[in-house]
Amino acid sequence: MRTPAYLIPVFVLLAAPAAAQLSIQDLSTQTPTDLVNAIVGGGGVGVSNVTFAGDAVCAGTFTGGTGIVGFETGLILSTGNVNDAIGPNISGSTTGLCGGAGDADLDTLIPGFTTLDASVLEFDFECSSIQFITFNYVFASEEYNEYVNSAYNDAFGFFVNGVNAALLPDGVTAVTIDTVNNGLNPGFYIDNDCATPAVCGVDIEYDGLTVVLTVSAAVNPGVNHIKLAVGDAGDTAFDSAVFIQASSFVCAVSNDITIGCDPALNHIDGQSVDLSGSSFGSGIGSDLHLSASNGPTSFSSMGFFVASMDGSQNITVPNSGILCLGSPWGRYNALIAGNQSYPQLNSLGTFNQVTGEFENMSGTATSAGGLGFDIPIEAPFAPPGMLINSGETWFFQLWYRDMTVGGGMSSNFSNMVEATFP
Ligand SMILES: [Ca+2]
Ligand SMILES: [Ca+2]
Ligand SMILES: [Ca+2]
Ligand SMILES: [Ca+2]
Repeated sequence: MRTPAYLIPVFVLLAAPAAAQLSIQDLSTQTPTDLVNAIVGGGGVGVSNVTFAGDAVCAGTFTGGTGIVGFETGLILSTGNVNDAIGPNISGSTTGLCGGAGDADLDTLIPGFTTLDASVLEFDFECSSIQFITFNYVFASEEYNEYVNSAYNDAFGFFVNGVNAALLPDGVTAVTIDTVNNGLNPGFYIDNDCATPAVCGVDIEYDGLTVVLTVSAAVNPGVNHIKLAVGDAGDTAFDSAVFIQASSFVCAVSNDITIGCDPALNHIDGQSVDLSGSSFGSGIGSDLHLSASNGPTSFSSMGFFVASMDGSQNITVPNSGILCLGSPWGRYNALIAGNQSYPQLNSLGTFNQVTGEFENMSGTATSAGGLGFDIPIEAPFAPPGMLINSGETWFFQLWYRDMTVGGGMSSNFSNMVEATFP
């Protein structure tokens, strides 16, 4: 029996909810300062002297990036029209023009070649007595895969006080088409090339892109300068672009924030919750901001953060995830007896059922949209008011409500963040 045609769309909707698509606004409707404000996170980062060089269609902001570039919103700089980034991938050679001019700093990254069609956003910033800046990004290009190891090694760089900080986690290797591809550092690369073998599974025009990478760069007391730049190499054809995550540009207390116990167990929707740490830069209290993403979206899942000074456990509990914290561990949860008088200890929140981001409900999160939780200086143990002390190392996880395949209640944990407090 043939399936009646009118039933097919209903079935498709039930089987796979329509995926979000990229939505892009270029500089025809906003200013370069709007782009900078999009990536700068809460408190502590003072921004000034914003400049942009390039064509207005070659820079902008985007939404809908979850499941595509790996974060929901942010800015995009391209060597072609940013609106052409929207998937699906229908060409191996999408090309746009950005005014032609190259960038001398980008030229230094590809000795023997010069850049063209550069898109360059610059600004000054200050990090009140804090020594590191961090942010998250993805690099993508049409030069993949056919022009790997050729004269068309499109260049991008994030120059912090003149030094490129767009490096692989080894701290040495610059991220380029020639250094991140199917042959070299493939763990950081996502092949999206529709040529043989056809693998173009990402809803974006670029034929290849990196996984989400993190910049961590030392900065000076007082005013610092950053240049975010991407340019074509060899000719003006085949676009390349960089995406920078919204609110991820933050001052860090130190580079002593590390991830452990990773990845966590998958939840009912097939993903593991990613916990990450950054500073919110106020210089008051413990100064650590935690955010969690990739949470369940098929039901309303609540959770709260837990903490311990022991991160050496790794116990898998059936239907309850992996507990990485050792005893004693405490909950940032207002329902705990004695915590009611200390609202800053309440991290209760829910996962947004569209974005999968964890949203704090008690209003103590500083980042845009109330995402995540600012760890207070008070430790989550009885009696409340015990302090996290300078120089101590603490470990954090997110506990959250999960479901079993049969529909029963269960729970789960994120991976673990380890932080040493200044
Ligand atoms: Ca393409
Ligand atoms: Ca290509
Ligand atoms: Ca171009
Ligand atoms: Ca190019």
